[in-house]
Amino acid sequence: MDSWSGHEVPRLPGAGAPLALFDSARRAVAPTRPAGRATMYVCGITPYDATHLGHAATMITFDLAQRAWRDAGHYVDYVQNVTDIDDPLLQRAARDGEDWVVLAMRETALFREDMEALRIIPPTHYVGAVESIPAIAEQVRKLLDGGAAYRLADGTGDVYFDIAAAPRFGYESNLSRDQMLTLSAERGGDPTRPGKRDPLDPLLWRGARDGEPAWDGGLLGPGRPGWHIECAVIALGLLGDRVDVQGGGNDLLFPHHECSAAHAEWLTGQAPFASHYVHAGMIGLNGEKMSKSRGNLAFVSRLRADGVHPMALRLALIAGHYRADRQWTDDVRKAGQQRWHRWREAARADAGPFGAQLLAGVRSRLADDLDTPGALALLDEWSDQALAGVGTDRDAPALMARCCDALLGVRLGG
Ligand code: 5CA
Ligand code: ZN
Repeated sequence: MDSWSGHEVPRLPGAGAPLALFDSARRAVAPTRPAGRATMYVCGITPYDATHLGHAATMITFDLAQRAWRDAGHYVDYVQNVTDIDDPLLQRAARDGEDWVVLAMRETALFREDMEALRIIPPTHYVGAVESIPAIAEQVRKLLDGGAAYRLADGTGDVYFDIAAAPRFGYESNLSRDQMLTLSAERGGDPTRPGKRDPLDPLLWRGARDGEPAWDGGLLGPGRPGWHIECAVIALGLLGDRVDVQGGGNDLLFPHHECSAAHAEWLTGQAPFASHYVHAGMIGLNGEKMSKSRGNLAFVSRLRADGVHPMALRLALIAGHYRADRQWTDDVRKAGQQRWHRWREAARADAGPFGAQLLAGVRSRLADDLDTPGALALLDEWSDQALAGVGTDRDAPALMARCCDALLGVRLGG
Protein backbone atom coordinates (compact mmCIF):
# COMPACT_ATOMS: atom_id res chain seq x y z
CA MET A 1 0.00 0.00 0.00
CA ASP A 2 1.05 3.64 -0.28
CA SER A 3 3.46 5.01 2.27
CA TRP A 4 3.55 8.70 3.21
CA SER A 5 5.56 11.57 1.75
CA GLY A 6 9.09 12.15 2.89
CA HIS A 7 11.13 15.31 3.16
CA GLU A 8 14.71 16.25 2.45
CA VAL A 9 17.15 15.19 5.17
CA PRO A 10 20.06 17.64 5.31
CA ARG A 11 23.56 16.23 4.96
CA LEU A 12 26.00 16.94 7.75
CA PRO A 13 29.75 17.38 7.46
CA GLY A 14 31.74 14.19 8.14
CA ALA A 15 30.01 10.98 9.17
CA GLY A 16 28.26 9.65 12.25
CA ALA A 17 29.63 6.91 14.49
CA PRO A 18 28.48 3.26 14.14
CA LEU A 19 25.14 2.80 15.87
CA ALA A 20 24.90 0.57 18.95
CA LEU A 21 21.48 -0.59 20.16
CA PHE A 22 20.14 -2.66 23.02
CA ASP A 23 19.26 -6.17 21.81
CA SER A 24 16.55 -7.83 23.89
CA ALA A 25 17.84 -11.31 22.99
CA ARG A 26 21.35 -10.69 24.31
CA ARG A 27 20.12 -8.23 26.93
CA ALA A 28 22.99 -5.89 26.12
CA VAL A 29 23.85 -2.86 24.06
CA ALA A 30 25.81 -4.09 21.03
CA PRO A 31 27.00 -2.42 17.82
CA THR A 32 24.79 -2.88 14.77
CA ARG A 33 26.82 -4.14 11.83
CA PRO A 34 24.88 -3.46 8.65
CA ALA A 35 26.55 -4.85 5.55
CA GLY A 36 26.36 -1.59 3.60
CA ARG A 37 22.58 -1.63 3.32
CA ALA A 38 20.92 -1.59 6.74
CA THR A 39 17.65 -3.51 7.05
CA MET A 40 14.90 -2.80 9.55
CA TYR A 41 11.42 -4.21 10.07
CA VAL A 42 9.12 -2.34 12.44
CA CYS A 43 5.73 -3.59 13.59
CA GLY A 44 3.17 -0.99 12.61
CA ILE A 45 -0.38 -0.22 13.62
CA THR A 46 -3.57 -2.20 13.79
CA PRO A 47 -5.74 0.54 12.31
CA TYR A 48 -8.91 0.54 14.39
CA ASP A 49 -8.31 3.82 16.20
CA ALA A 50 -6.27 6.99 15.73
CA THR A 51 -2.50 7.20 16.22
CA HIS A 52 -1.75 7.79 19.89
CA LEU A 53 1.42 9.11 21.46
CA GLY A 54 2.63 5.58 22.21
CA HIS A 55 2.59 4.70 18.52
CA ALA A 56 4.27 8.02 17.76
CA ALA A 57 7.04 7.44 20.32
CA THR A 58 7.79 3.99 18.92
CA MET A 59 7.85 5.26 15.33
CA ILE A 60 10.12 8.15 16.35
CA THR A 61 12.51 5.69 18.03
CA PHE A 62 13.06 3.75 14.83
CA ASP A 63 13.19 6.97 12.83
CA LEU A 64 16.15 7.99 15.00
CA ALA A 65 17.85 4.67 14.25
CA GLN A 66 17.27 5.24 10.54
CA ARG A 67 18.73 8.76 10.80
CA ALA A 68 21.81 7.55 12.71
CA TRP A 69 22.44 4.84 10.11
CA ARG A 70 22.07 7.28 7.22
CA ASP A 71 24.41 9.70 8.94
CA ALA A 72 26.94 6.87 9.26
CA GLY A 73 26.71 6.35 5.49
CA HIS A 74 24.29 3.42 5.19
CA TYR A 75 21.43 3.04 2.80
CA VAL A 76 18.44 1.99 4.93
CA ASP A 77 15.88 -0.51 3.69
CA TYR A 78 12.95 -0.12 6.03
CA VAL A 79 9.73 -2.15 6.05
CA GLN A 80 6.71 -1.42 8.20
CA ASN A 81 3.45 -3.35 8.19
CA VAL A 82 -0.19 -2.51 8.80
CA THR A 83 -2.21 -5.23 10.53
CA ASP A 84 -5.25 -4.42 8.43
CA ILE A 85 -7.14 -7.60 9.31
CA ASP A 86 -7.34 -8.84 12.91
CA ASP A 87 -9.89 -9.61 15.62
CA PRO A 88 -9.81 -6.16 17.31
CA LEU A 89 -10.43 -4.46 13.97
CA LEU A 90 -13.42 -6.68 13.22
CA GLN A 91 -14.77 -6.20 16.76
CA ARG A 92 -14.52 -2.40 16.59
CA ALA A 93 -16.16 -2.32 13.15
CA ALA A 94 -18.99 -4.55 14.41
CA ARG A 95 -19.44 -2.40 17.54
CA ASP A 96 -19.74 0.77 15.44
CA GLY A 97 -21.78 -0.82 12.65
CA GLU A 98 -19.05 0.05 10.17
CA ASP A 99 -17.37 -1.79 7.31
CA TRP A 100 -14.00 -3.06 8.64
CA VAL A 101 -12.21 -2.13 5.39
CA VAL A 102 -13.47 1.46 5.58
CA LEU A 103 -12.41 1.70 9.24
CA ALA A 104 -8.92 0.37 8.45
CA MET A 105 -8.44 2.68 5.49
CA ARG A 106 -9.55 5.75 7.40
CA GLU A 107 -7.30 5.12 10.39
CA THR A 108 -4.34 4.22 8.18
CA ALA A 109 -4.81 7.49 6.29
CA LEU A 110 -4.79 9.41 9.57
CA PHE A 111 -1.66 7.54 10.68
CA ARG A 112 0.12 8.57 7.47
CA GLU A 113 -0.84 12.19 8.07
CA ASP A 114 0.46 12.05 11.65
CA MET A 115 3.71 10.43 10.53
CA GLU A 116 4.23 13.13 7.92
CA ALA A 117 3.57 15.88 10.46
CA LEU A 118 6.07 14.28 12.84
CA ARG A 119 8.64 14.13 10.02
CA ILE A 120 9.07 10.39 10.21
CA ILE A 121 11.08 9.25 7.18
CA PRO A 122 8.68 6.96 5.30
CA PRO A 123 9.46 3.24 5.08
CA THR A 124 10.83 1.92 1.80
CA HIS A 125 7.87 -0.49 1.80
CA TYR A 126 4.63 0.02 3.69
CA VAL A 127 2.77 -3.27 3.53
CA GLY A 128 -0.68 -4.44 4.56
CA ALA A 129 -1.42 -7.92 5.88
CA VAL A 130 -4.35 -8.28 3.48
CA GLU A 131 -2.27 -7.66 0.35
CA SER A 132 0.26 -10.21 1.66
CA ILE A 133 -2.20 -13.08 2.24
CA PRO A 134 -1.23 -15.20 -0.81
CA ALA A 135 2.46 -15.08 0.23
CA ILE A 136 1.59 -15.84 3.85
CA ALA A 137 -0.64 -18.79 2.93
CA GLU A 138 2.19 -20.21 0.82
CA GLN A 139 4.60 -20.12 3.76
CA VAL A 140 2.03 -21.66 6.11
CA ARG A 141 1.63 -24.53 3.64
CA LYS A 142 5.42 -24.92 3.67
CA LEU A 143 5.42 -25.14 7.47
CA LEU A 144 2.64 -27.70 7.35
CA ASP A 145 4.34 -29.80 4.65
CA GLY A 146 7.61 -29.69 6.57
CA GLY A 147 6.07 -30.92 9.81
CA ALA A 148 6.50 -27.63 11.73
CA ALA A 149 2.75 -27.02 11.83
CA TYR A 150 -0.40 -29.05 12.41
CA ARG A 151 -4.10 -28.75 11.82
CA LEU A 152 -6.36 -28.87 14.86
CA ALA A 153 -8.63 -31.93 14.85
CA ASP A 154 -11.80 -29.99 15.77
CA GLY A 155 -13.01 -29.27 12.24
CA THR A 156 -12.29 -25.51 12.37
CA GLY A 157 -9.49 -25.69 9.83
CA ASP A 158 -7.20 -23.82 12.24
CA VAL A 159 -3.47 -24.45 11.80
CA TYR A 160 -0.88 -24.01 14.57
CA PHE A 161 2.89 -23.75 14.64
CA ASP A 162 4.53 -26.51 16.68
CA ILE A 163 7.06 -24.76 18.91
CA ALA A 164 8.88 -28.09 19.25
CA ALA A 165 10.12 -27.26 15.72
CA ALA A 166 11.88 -24.20 17.17
CA PRO A 167 14.69 -25.43 19.43
CA ARG A 168 15.72 -21.86 20.29
CA PHE A 169 12.19 -20.83 21.32
CA GLY A 170 12.46 -18.33 24.18
CA TYR A 171 15.87 -16.91 23.27
CA GLU A 172 14.48 -13.58 22.11
CA SER A 173 12.36 -12.72 25.15
CA ASN A 174 14.36 -14.49 27.89
CA LEU A 175 11.22 -15.27 29.88
CA SER A 176 10.28 -18.23 32.06
CA ARG A 177 7.64 -20.62 30.76
CA ASP A 178 5.16 -19.28 33.33
CA GLN A 179 5.74 -15.72 32.18
CA MET A 180 5.29 -16.81 28.57
CA LEU A 181 2.01 -18.54 29.40
CA THR A 182 0.69 -15.44 31.15
CA LEU A 183 1.70 -13.06 28.35
CA SER A 184 0.39 -15.38 25.67
CA ALA A 185 -3.06 -15.28 27.30
CA GLU A 186 -2.93 -11.48 27.67
CA ARG A 187 -1.68 -10.71 24.17
CA GLY A 188 -3.84 -12.53 21.68
CA GLY A 189 -2.69 -16.12 22.27
CA ASP A 190 -4.92 -19.02 23.35
CA PRO A 191 -2.89 -21.20 25.75
CA THR A 192 -5.97 -22.95 27.15
CA ARG A 193 -7.44 -24.02 23.83
CA PRO A 194 -7.93 -27.80 23.77
CA GLY A 195 -6.19 -29.92 21.15
CA LYS A 196 -2.96 -27.94 20.86
CA ARG A 197 0.31 -29.85 21.22
CA ASP A 198 1.80 -27.12 23.40
CA PRO A 199 -0.25 -24.33 25.04
CA LEU A 200 2.24 -21.81 23.62
CA ASP A 201 1.82 -22.94 20.00
CA PRO A 202 0.74 -19.87 18.01
CA LEU A 203 -1.99 -19.74 15.38
CA LEU A 204 -0.80 -19.68 11.76
CA TRP A 205 -4.08 -19.89 9.87
CA ARG A 206 -7.62 -19.39 11.14
CA GLY A 207 -10.17 -21.38 9.17
CA ALA A 208 -13.13 -19.41 7.82
CA ARG A 209 -15.93 -18.62 10.29
CA ASP A 210 -19.45 -17.42 9.56
CA GLY A 211 -19.60 -13.65 9.39
CA GLU A 212 -15.83 -13.19 9.15
CA PRO A 213 -13.87 -12.29 6.03
CA ALA A 214 -11.89 -15.19 4.56
CA TRP A 215 -9.38 -15.68 1.77
CA ASP A 216 -8.44 -18.62 -0.38
CA GLY A 217 -5.64 -20.56 1.33
CA GLY A 218 -5.25 -23.25 -1.32
CA LEU A 219 -4.81 -26.57 0.49
CA LEU A 220 -5.23 -24.74 3.82
CA GLY A 221 -8.82 -24.04 2.92
CA PRO A 222 -10.45 -20.61 3.22
CA GLY A 223 -9.45 -18.49 6.19
CA ARG A 224 -7.05 -15.76 7.30
CA PRO A 225 -3.52 -15.66 8.66
CA GLY A 226 -2.38 -15.57 12.27
CA TRP A 227 -0.61 -12.44 13.48
CA HIS A 228 3.03 -13.51 13.94
CA ILE A 229 3.40 -15.26 10.59
CA GLU A 230 2.26 -12.07 8.83
CA CYS A 231 5.22 -10.06 10.07
CA ALA A 232 7.66 -12.94 9.47
CA VAL A 233 6.59 -13.40 5.84
CA ILE A 234 6.44 -9.67 5.01
CA ALA A 235 9.93 -9.17 6.44
CA LEU A 236 11.47 -12.19 4.68
CA GLY A 237 9.86 -11.33 1.37
CA LEU A 238 11.22 -7.79 1.26
CA LEU A 239 14.38 -7.79 3.35
CA GLY A 240 15.94 -11.24 2.92
CA ASP A 241 16.64 -14.01 5.41
CA ARG A 242 18.01 -11.75 8.12
CA VAL A 243 17.32 -8.23 9.30
CA ASP A 244 19.58 -5.91 11.23
CA VAL A 245 16.74 -4.70 13.44
CA GLN A 246 13.33 -6.11 14.29
CA GLY A 247 11.54 -3.33 16.12
CA GLY A 248 8.38 -2.44 17.97
CA GLY A 249 7.12 -1.51 21.40
CA ASN A 250 8.06 -3.71 24.37
CA ASP A 251 4.53 -5.13 24.40
CA LEU A 252 5.70 -7.14 21.38
CA LEU A 253 8.66 -8.81 23.13
CA PHE A 254 6.49 -11.87 23.69
CA PRO A 255 4.74 -13.63 22.05
CA HIS A 256 4.87 -11.56 18.85
CA HIS A 257 8.58 -11.20 18.17
CA GLU A 258 9.47 -14.57 19.66
CA CYS A 259 6.99 -16.33 17.40
CA SER A 260 7.81 -14.26 14.30
CA ALA A 261 11.47 -15.14 14.79
CA ALA A 262 10.64 -18.84 15.29
CA HIS A 263 8.60 -18.90 12.06
CA ALA A 264 11.22 -17.02 10.06
CA GLU A 265 14.09 -19.14 11.36
CA TRP A 266 12.33 -22.40 10.48
CA LEU A 267 11.54 -21.11 6.99
CA THR A 268 15.08 -19.89 6.23
CA GLY A 269 17.12 -22.34 8.30
CA GLN A 270 19.06 -19.32 9.57
CA ALA A 271 19.22 -17.91 13.08
CA PRO A 272 18.93 -15.38 14.47
CA PHE A 273 16.30 -13.80 12.29
CA ALA A 274 17.25 -10.36 13.62
CA SER A 275 20.69 -9.23 14.74
CA HIS A 276 18.96 -6.85 17.17
CA TYR A 277 15.48 -7.12 18.65
CA VAL A 278 14.80 -3.55 19.70
CA HIS A 279 11.93 -2.57 21.97
CA ALA A 280 10.63 0.88 22.77
CA GLY A 281 9.12 1.56 26.20
CA MET A 282 5.40 2.03 26.70
CA ILE A 283 3.98 5.54 26.89
CA GLY A 284 1.35 5.76 29.59
CA LEU A 285 -1.39 8.17 30.52
CA ASN A 286 -2.89 8.58 34.00
CA GLY A 287 -0.53 6.00 35.43
CA GLU A 288 -1.38 3.21 32.99
CA LYS A 289 -0.06 1.97 29.66
CA MET A 290 -1.80 3.88 26.88
CA SER A 291 -3.87 1.34 24.99
CA LYS A 292 -6.94 1.14 22.85
CA SER A 293 -8.45 -1.51 25.06
CA ARG A 294 -8.09 0.71 28.18
CA GLY A 295 -9.34 3.76 26.33
CA ASN A 296 -6.79 6.12 27.97
CA LEU A 297 -5.45 7.57 24.78
CA ALA A 298 -3.82 10.84 23.82
CA PHE A 299 -4.08 11.17 20.06
CA VAL A 300 -1.44 12.86 17.92
CA SER A 301 -4.15 14.33 15.69
CA ARG A 302 -6.01 15.76 18.69
CA LEU A 303 -2.89 17.44 20.07
CA ARG A 304 -2.08 18.82 16.63
CA ALA A 305 -5.60 20.21 16.36
CA ASP A 306 -5.15 21.80 19.80
CA GLY A 307 -2.16 23.70 18.44
CA VAL A 308 0.74 21.67 19.80
CA HIS A 309 3.40 21.88 17.11
CA PRO A 310 4.44 18.39 15.92
CA MET A 311 8.10 19.28 16.44
CA ALA A 312 7.39 20.20 20.08
CA LEU A 313 5.57 16.88 20.41
CA ARG A 314 8.56 15.09 18.98
CA LEU A 315 10.88 16.83 21.42
CA ALA A 316 8.58 15.99 24.32
CA LEU A 317 8.54 12.30 23.38
CA ILE A 318 12.32 12.00 23.07
CA ALA A 319 13.08 13.83 26.33
CA GLY A 320 13.00 10.40 27.99
CA HIS A 321 15.11 7.44 26.85
CA TYR A 322 13.33 5.28 24.28
CA ARG A 323 13.63 2.11 26.35
CA ALA A 324 12.04 3.56 29.47
CA ASP A 325 8.32 3.17 30.06
CA ARG A 326 7.20 6.72 30.66
CA GLN A 327 4.15 8.83 31.32
CA TRP A 328 2.67 11.51 29.10
CA THR A 329 1.77 14.50 31.29
CA ASP A 330 1.06 18.17 30.83
CA ASP A 331 4.51 18.93 32.22
CA VAL A 332 6.17 16.71 29.61
CA ARG A 333 4.20 18.48 26.88
CA LYS A 334 5.02 21.94 28.23
CA ALA A 335 8.72 21.11 28.55
CA GLY A 336 8.70 19.97 24.89
CA GLN A 337 7.08 23.22 23.78
CA GLN A 338 9.48 25.37 25.82
CA ARG A 339 12.51 23.53 24.46
CA TRP A 340 11.22 23.91 20.91
CA HIS A 341 10.85 27.69 21.31
CA ARG A 342 14.23 28.08 22.99
CA TRP A 343 16.09 26.05 20.36
CA ARG A 344 14.41 28.00 17.58
CA GLU A 345 15.59 31.24 19.15
CA ALA A 346 19.09 29.88 19.67
CA ALA A 347 19.29 28.73 16.03
CA ARG A 348 18.72 32.38 15.02
CA ALA A 349 21.59 33.72 17.18
CA ASP A 350 24.49 35.45 15.42
CA ALA A 351 27.05 33.06 16.85
CA GLY A 352 27.48 30.33 19.45
CA PRO A 353 29.97 27.89 20.91
CA PHE A 354 31.91 25.75 18.45
CA GLY A 355 29.43 23.95 16.16
CA ALA A 356 31.65 21.03 15.15
CA GLN A 357 32.05 20.06 18.78
CA LEU A 358 28.29 20.15 19.34
CA LEU A 359 27.71 17.95 16.30
CA ALA A 360 30.33 15.43 17.44
CA GLY A 361 28.75 15.31 20.89
CA VAL A 362 25.19 14.80 19.61
CA ARG A 363 26.37 12.11 17.18
CA SER A 364 28.16 10.23 19.92
CA ARG A 365 25.17 10.36 22.30
CA LEU A 366 22.79 9.06 19.63
CA ALA A 367 25.17 6.30 18.50
CA ASP A 368 25.13 5.03 22.08
CA ASP A 369 21.72 3.30 22.09
CA LEU A 370 19.92 6.49 21.00
CA ASP A 371 20.69 8.43 24.16
CA THR A 372 18.31 11.30 23.44
CA PRO A 373 18.37 12.72 27.00
CA GLY A 374 22.15 13.06 26.61
CA ALA A 375 21.84 14.64 23.16
CA LEU A 376 19.13 17.05 24.34
CA ALA A 377 21.27 18.12 27.32
CA LEU A 378 24.12 19.07 24.95
CA LEU A 379 21.76 21.04 22.73
CA ASP A 380 20.19 22.77 25.75
CA GLU A 381 23.59 23.81 27.01
CA TRP A 382 24.67 25.06 23.59
CA SER A 383 21.40 27.03 23.24
CA ASP A 384 21.76 28.62 26.68
CA GLN A 385 25.26 29.74 25.80
CA ALA A 386 24.39 31.01 22.33
CA LEU A 387 21.51 33.02 23.78
CA ALA A 388 23.80 34.40 26.50
CA GLY A 389 26.22 35.60 23.80
CA VAL A 390 28.85 32.99 24.61
CA GLY A 391 30.90 31.63 21.67
CA THR A 392 32.15 33.18 18.46
CA ASP A 393 31.45 30.47 15.86
CA ARG A 394 29.26 32.31 13.36
CA ASP A 395 28.47 29.09 11.46
CA ALA A 396 27.38 27.28 14.59
CA PRO A 397 23.68 28.30 14.72
CA ALA A 398 23.04 27.04 11.17
CA LEU A 399 24.93 23.82 11.88
CA MET A 400 22.99 23.34 15.13
CA ALA A 401 19.71 23.63 13.17
CA ARG A 402 20.88 21.16 10.52
CA CYS A 403 22.02 18.75 13.19
CA CYS A 404 18.57 18.86 14.86
CA ASP A 405 16.86 18.37 11.52
CA ALA A 406 19.03 15.50 10.25
CA LEU A 407 19.63 13.54 13.44
CA LEU A 408 16.60 14.27 15.63
CA GLY A 409 14.06 14.92 12.89
CA VAL A 410 13.28 18.26 14.54
CA ARG A 411 13.07 21.13 12.09
CA LEU A 412 13.62 24.46 13.81
CA GLY A 413 12.93 26.77 10.88
CA GLY A 414 9.62 27.38 9.15
N1 5CA B 1 -0.08 -4.30 14.48
C1 5CA B 1 0.62 -4.75 15.67
C2 5CA B 1 2.07 -5.02 15.39
S1 5CA B 1 2.33 -6.13 14.07
C3 5CA B 1 0.46 -3.74 16.80
O1 5CA B 1 1.01 -3.97 17.85
N2 5CA B 1 -0.30 -2.67 16.54
S2 5CA B 1 -0.57 -1.48 17.57
O2 5CA B 1 -1.40 -0.53 16.87
O3 5CA B 1 -1.08 -1.99 18.79
O4 5CA B 1 0.80 -0.82 17.88
C4 5CA B 1 1.61 -0.25 16.85
C5 5CA B 1 3.05 -0.08 17.32
O5 5CA B 1 3.07 0.81 18.46
C6 5CA B 1 3.69 -1.38 17.82
O6 5CA B 1 5.08 -1.36 17.52
C7 5CA B 1 3.46 -1.33 19.32
O7 5CA B 1 4.41 -2.09 20.03
C8 5CA B 1 3.59 0.16 19.60
N3 5CA B 1 2.81 0.61 20.78
C9 5CA B 1 1.52 0.30 21.07
N4 5CA B 1 1.12 0.91 22.22
C10 5CA B 1 2.19 1.63 22.66
C11 5CA B 1 2.45 2.48 23.79
N5 5CA B 1 1.52 2.73 24.71
N6 5CA B 1 3.67 3.04 23.91
C12 5CA B 1 4.65 2.83 22.98
N7 5CA B 1 4.47 2.04 21.89
C13 5CA B 1 3.27 1.44 21.73
ZN1 ZN C 1 4.32 -7.27 13.90
